[in-house]
Amino acid sequence: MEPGEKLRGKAAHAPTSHQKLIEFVHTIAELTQPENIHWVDGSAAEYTRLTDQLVEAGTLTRLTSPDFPNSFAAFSDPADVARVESRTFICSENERDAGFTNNWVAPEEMRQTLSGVFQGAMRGRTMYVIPFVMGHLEADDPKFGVEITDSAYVVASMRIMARIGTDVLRKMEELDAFFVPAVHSVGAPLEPGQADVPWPCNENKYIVHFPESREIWSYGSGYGGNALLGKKCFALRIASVMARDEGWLAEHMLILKLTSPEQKSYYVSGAFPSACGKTNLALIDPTLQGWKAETLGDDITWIRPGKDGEFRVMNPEAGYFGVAPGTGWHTNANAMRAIAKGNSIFTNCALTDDGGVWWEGMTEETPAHLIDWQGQDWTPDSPAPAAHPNARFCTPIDQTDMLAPEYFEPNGVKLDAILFGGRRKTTVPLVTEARNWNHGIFFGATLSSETTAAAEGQVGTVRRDPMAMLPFIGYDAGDYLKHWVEVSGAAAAEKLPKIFLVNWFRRNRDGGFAWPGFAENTRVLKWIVERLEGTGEAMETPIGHTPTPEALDLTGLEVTDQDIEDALKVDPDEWRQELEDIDAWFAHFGESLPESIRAELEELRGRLNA
Ligand code: GTP
Ligand code: SPV
Ligand code: MN
Repeated sequence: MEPGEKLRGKAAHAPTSHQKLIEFVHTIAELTQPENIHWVDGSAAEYTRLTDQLVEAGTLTRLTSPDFPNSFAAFSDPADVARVESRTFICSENERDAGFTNNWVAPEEMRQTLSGVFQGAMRGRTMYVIPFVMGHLEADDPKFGVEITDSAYVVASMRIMARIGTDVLRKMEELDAFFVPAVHSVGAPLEPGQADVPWPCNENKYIVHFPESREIWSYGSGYGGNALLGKKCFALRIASVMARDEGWLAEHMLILKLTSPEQKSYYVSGAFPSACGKTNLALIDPTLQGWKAETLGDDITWIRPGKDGEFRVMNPEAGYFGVAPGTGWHTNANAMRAIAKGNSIFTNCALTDDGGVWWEGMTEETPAHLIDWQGQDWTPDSPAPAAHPNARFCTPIDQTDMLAPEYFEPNGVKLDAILFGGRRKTTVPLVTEARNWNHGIFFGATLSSETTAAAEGQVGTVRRDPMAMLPFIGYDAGDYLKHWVEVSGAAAAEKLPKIFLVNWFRRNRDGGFAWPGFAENTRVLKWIVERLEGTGEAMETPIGHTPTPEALDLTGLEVTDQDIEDALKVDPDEWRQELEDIDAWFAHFGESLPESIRAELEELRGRLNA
């Protein structure tokens, strides 16, 4: 019997009546030639079977410490530790539609390349079929996907990060729903008798999106945003294109609910580039008496115009894929409490001698001995960190004590404020309020940050990162800004969220952080709420409204006046320098930069030179 025939037989036993899905599975099985096909039901029993297998294969290490119940550690290939932006492609029909921020290859050519690399790519492996939905099954317009993968680690992680399995499949059948087809292979077929490695992958990687046909093809990596295709590939790159066509926004944002001592609640979203503080702010423990924070999401936010002229926000994900280093009982106790409930997968963290995991910043005291993320003995004298800087915890969001009940609202909640933030040592003050909505879009369009370990490449160089979406905009960046301008037409002017630019990372004159950050960001949030309520004191500066030093509630905080001055300062010389950089940035857009955004730059120049 031909391998194809055997597989056709298996796929014919598909537990679904969704014809398009059956065809999709047939086609991919014929192309990739897996040993088996497994339709993922998403059950706990299945998760147990898969994680047992992964332990057997050496991909996962079962944690035996009671501090990490039902949890596992995974260690990737040392060359597969982050998103690979240089290998990420937007293959639109026209190169112009991918824009200057994306790598583009003609769809025809890319399809040919992909049929080459995917040919037989799953030989000797099981092909898993994961039906999933981003957002709620009960949403007005649920967004379905089906990820086909040959990685059980991906299946286990997707079960934490998204709603997957039989319920989703039934709903897809009921609606005969469109789904985003998403194909993933680690690119490591096994010949008969060939032993597997704990983390199969391929040095040749492709993370490919066809925006017009809404397809995703990912090859060669097992890591996070490269492989859990519901996350960055679907919920940002493909969804941003759907959102453009359908009149909404798919954004790289956290969502936080803040309740003031007067019991007034506000919903705030925040776009910060990768590894720049979204998860930390999303899980903040307020340091000011009477203030309450609850979270709705830490990474991805879908914003839709509501029926009453408001913007509504929801989190399409079901878990955290959070940066581990720096997450600790002193910086992010809410994350630690969620993690302590277990059911988590840790990737590239260090192992403790008592069968737990550890990473830099988890505890104040460093363990005397660890096994580092590369499997080597580690002591505090070891030169390199024990956990990889982009080590991650993958934890169900519903384990968060401070989860806002509104997380479960299928169609989201009204958005009151948007924060844009980056990691800048200089120039950008702690917080600045935009003069108006269009000026706020300018904040987003010119957002900049020093690069981090969340993506391959050098760390610490300043790059522009529009709306923290640079690696995630699925189409032309100028069209994306234009869409931001146009989508606001769907909201009532008085219901548009207020926009703020923040920077927790500015340095003081001695080179240290000027602002303590983390939980103390409460004080900035309080000022933001006061601005929403029309009470907070602000100074007008050329770049927008900043708090007077007295307007920030610093009760009980040990900071020097000098540091506060350094944190809040608007230095015209630094900003004139910044203008040059923004000029160079806008030059890349050419014709596609919206006029109203260009006009904001000229107004800023005018104010700085006045
Ligand atoms: P992605 O998941 O990659 O999108 O990252 P993220 O934006 O959720 O970043 P996260 O909250 O995980 O923070 C990344 C790093 O920034 C961690 O090492 C934190 O310790 C650090 N960080 C977060 N908030 C602050 C802050 O207010 N001040 C300072 N100095 N560092 C912070
Ligand atoms: C990011 O890099 O922005 C992340 C991690 O949130 S990943 O899932 O790898 O994209
Ligand atoms: Mn992210």
